Amino acid sequence: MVQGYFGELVLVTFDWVPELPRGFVRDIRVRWALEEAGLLYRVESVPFRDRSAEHFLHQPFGQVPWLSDGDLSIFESGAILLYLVERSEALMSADPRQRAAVLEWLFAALTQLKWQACHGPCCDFQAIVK
Ligand SMILES: N[C@@H](CCC(=O)N[C@@H](CS)C(=O)NCC(=O)O)C(=O)O
Repeated sequence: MVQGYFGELVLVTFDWVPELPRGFVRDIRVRWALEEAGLLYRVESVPFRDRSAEHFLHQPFGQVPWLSDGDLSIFESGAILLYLVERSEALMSADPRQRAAVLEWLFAALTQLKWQACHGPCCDFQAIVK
């Protein structure tokens, strides 16, 4: 069954990550939203070490995650979450007050809480492996 607007939903992440950030890669945000929304999706991995030119076409900083919906490709975990919330009442209410609360907490999670939970370069993998 096709679950995206344009085709299959495919979440792309690395095939390997250093031990320190393992379990904290930002694809977890997208996986969580997809699971809560009950949307069918597939996970694909790209090489951590040899990042291809195609990788940079999907994610201009050579990072992960990105989400493909058919031929549409979206990077930035926050942008992906905003894209997905429109797909599911489990993620986004029709009520304007509740929608505002969802947006507040989405941005709080991406900005305020993220920096409290992650001091230092926990997602700057190049700094960790060098
Ligand atoms: N603002 C981006 C940040 C993406 C990001 O920092 N990805 C990390 C994994 S959590 C990454 O790919 N790091 C590899 C690297 O920088 O070499 C987002 O939220 O999607």
